[in-house]
Amino acid sequence: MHADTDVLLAIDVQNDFCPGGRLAVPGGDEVVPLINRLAHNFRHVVLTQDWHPAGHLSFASSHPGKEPFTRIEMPYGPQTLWPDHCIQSSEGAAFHARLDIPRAELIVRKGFRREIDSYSAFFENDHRTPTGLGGYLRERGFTKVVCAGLAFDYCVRYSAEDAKALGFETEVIAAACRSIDLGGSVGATHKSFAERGIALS
Ligand code: VGL
Ligand code: ZN
Repeated sequence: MHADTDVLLAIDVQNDFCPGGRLAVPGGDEVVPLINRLAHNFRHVVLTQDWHPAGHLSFASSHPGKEPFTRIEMPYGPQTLWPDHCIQSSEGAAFHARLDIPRAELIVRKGFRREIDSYSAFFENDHRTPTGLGGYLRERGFTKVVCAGLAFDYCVRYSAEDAKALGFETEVIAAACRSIDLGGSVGATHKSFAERGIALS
């Protein structure tokens, strides 16, 4: 059993990121039993949920003539355009039906502002607007954040980077993640974790 100061952050285990979903991550559903098992060894678990309004500006469909998986410049920097996904209250935004962590203490919803995407559970994609999770974890006295979920090279990556930057000991459980793998994003994630001292196991 993990220490009382450790928290498992289970990231975006939602239907739209699983096979059959609108932004399916290959093998995304395979993380479900692994994360369920992992959660049994943690006293504390926090879930995140990608939660976009219709017409979100990270959707290619909001930019006439633009295709999913291309990039545009937003006021806060480059933004990859995605298929419509995880629309608030849709079935695609729901957690995978077999995710079974009733003990989870907090659900952090992110990406709910139309004008800005939020990969990280801690900051939106401007890297400045906080979600509140950093303050919550600090106030609760957690010192270590263990990350797993979807997608390894997007929301898991940026959540882990921000957890580390905020001073939490940070670990990513690679076996309990799956990747989108776009334009070298998996390699970039490994490089970033090595540079920042984020443990990958
Ligand atoms: C994610 C792309 C867009 C993720 C969320 O959960 O990794 N990726 N929205
Ligand atoms: Zn999203």
